[in-house]
Amino acid sequence: MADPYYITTAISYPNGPPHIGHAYEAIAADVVARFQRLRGRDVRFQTGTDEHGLKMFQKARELGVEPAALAEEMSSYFIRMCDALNVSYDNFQRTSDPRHHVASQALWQAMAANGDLYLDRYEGWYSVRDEAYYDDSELSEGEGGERLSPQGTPVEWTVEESWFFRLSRYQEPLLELYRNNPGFLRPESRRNEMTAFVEAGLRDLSVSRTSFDWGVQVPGWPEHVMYVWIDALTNYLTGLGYPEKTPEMARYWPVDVHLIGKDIVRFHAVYWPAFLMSAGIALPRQVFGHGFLLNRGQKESKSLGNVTDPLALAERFGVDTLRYFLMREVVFGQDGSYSPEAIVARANAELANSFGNLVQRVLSFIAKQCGGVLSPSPAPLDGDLELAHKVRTACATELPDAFERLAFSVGMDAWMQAVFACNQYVDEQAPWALRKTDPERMERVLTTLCGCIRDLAIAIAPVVPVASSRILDMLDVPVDQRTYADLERDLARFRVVDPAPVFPRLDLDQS
Ligand code: ME8
Repeated sequence: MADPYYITTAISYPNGPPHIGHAYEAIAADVVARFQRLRGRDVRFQTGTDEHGLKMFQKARELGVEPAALAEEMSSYFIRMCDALNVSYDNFQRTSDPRHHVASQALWQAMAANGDLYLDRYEGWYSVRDEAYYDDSELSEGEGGERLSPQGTPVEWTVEESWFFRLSRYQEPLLELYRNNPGFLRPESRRNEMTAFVEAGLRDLSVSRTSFDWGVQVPGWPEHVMYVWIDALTNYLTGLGYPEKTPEMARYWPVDVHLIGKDIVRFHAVYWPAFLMSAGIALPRQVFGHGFLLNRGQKESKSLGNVTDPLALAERFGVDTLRYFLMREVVFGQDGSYSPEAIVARANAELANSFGNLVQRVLSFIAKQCGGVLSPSPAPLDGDLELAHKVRTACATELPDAFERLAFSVGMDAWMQAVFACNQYVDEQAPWALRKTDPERMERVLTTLCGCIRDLAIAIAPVVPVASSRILDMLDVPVDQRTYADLERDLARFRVVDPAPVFPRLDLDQS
């Protein structure tokens, strides 16, 4: 049976419609999920919405609606976004799901049974925007003298009866985790940051609220709802059927990677493993904190009026093109920028003029000049073998090795170099000239190119799934022979069916 692989995104706050950061994370996770499926893994991919907490409660009040109604409407936009962007999730987990309440309460009880929860009074700073508690020492002063969290959001002084989690107990175990499993938290810069944070000392964490009731009830204490992050993090288990000992729990837990943004690394790399250790549940294999996507170098915000609807971008430029751009342009783990100009420039240079042009000129030539069928051709020459080898190495080794490390842009660069090599080979071999002088040699050149195009289309499938399958259809590659393992096998004969351009040239003014 195939090796299991479980990947999750963060679950988004549905206090407004999805933005480009949500699309970026969902696409990146989808690329990994599709990549691992094509590597033969049995993948489970979960995303969802984080519907509780003060932020949702306040937003609903501001709009004059019930929090449940707000969550219901907004989460449907997140589902629509995932579907429109071809995000192939297996489970969309909403935290308002009654099963999720059961799971969160079970985790709570497991932590309580371990003696890690106690009732006390909380007095301190809370940021509603971050749904986070902060120490005085972490705050800075804003322009108007107000106190701001490390994320630059306002904080308010909060005094409440609260349950506490004995986070302080887990300082040493967490440091040991980072030391013994360097791959637990990536990229390395985030690991260094969290190590420093934990080394500075951990205070017990306030984990329940009494001032509002939009959340999961604390078992036995109906006037307390759980701190939203306890319930939010539990979503990763809920989707597998926890607390039941389901086949999914046995198969997919511990999770292979939690893909999240850099602003929520503390919750995933400090609080979450501590909760799990307390509850006696195995720890995630990896937490990966990606960077932020900026609009022309600026953070998007309603006040700047630069908030982009990811679906409008996908409609304007095409879903595959947007996916390609985001994965190629930004070094995964670092912040990156996007703009319509950058999308058009990248798409035209690499998809339309390079890969698309290669596919189109080779396949339409075969359709027109060879009746769509290539006969068995004479033995390859050194140059043919060299090209085939370069392309095969990029597609079967370099791109997969990089994607395995989530270094998408590195893998795609190797892939692009292989595309360039193919175009250079077409120019050098000039099959249109060989048609008159040496038709057999022409068939060999075209067969070599079809093999390369097949390899290139399979390798890039996780990023541009629709275009890839159209190209493989045009090459008549059987649908059950489109995985990375199939790259090891050369197809002896190619038939070209209805070749048509796959990547149109984009025009900034007309798109
Ligand atoms: O943090 N670029 O939800 P969220 C890239 N509910 N990623 C971005 C981004 C940007 N500009 N803006 C946000 C939450 N993100 C919690 C998570 S998980 C148990 C609970 C990322 O809707 C962000 O870092 O604010 C996070 O990973 C995800 O989008 C959802 O953010």
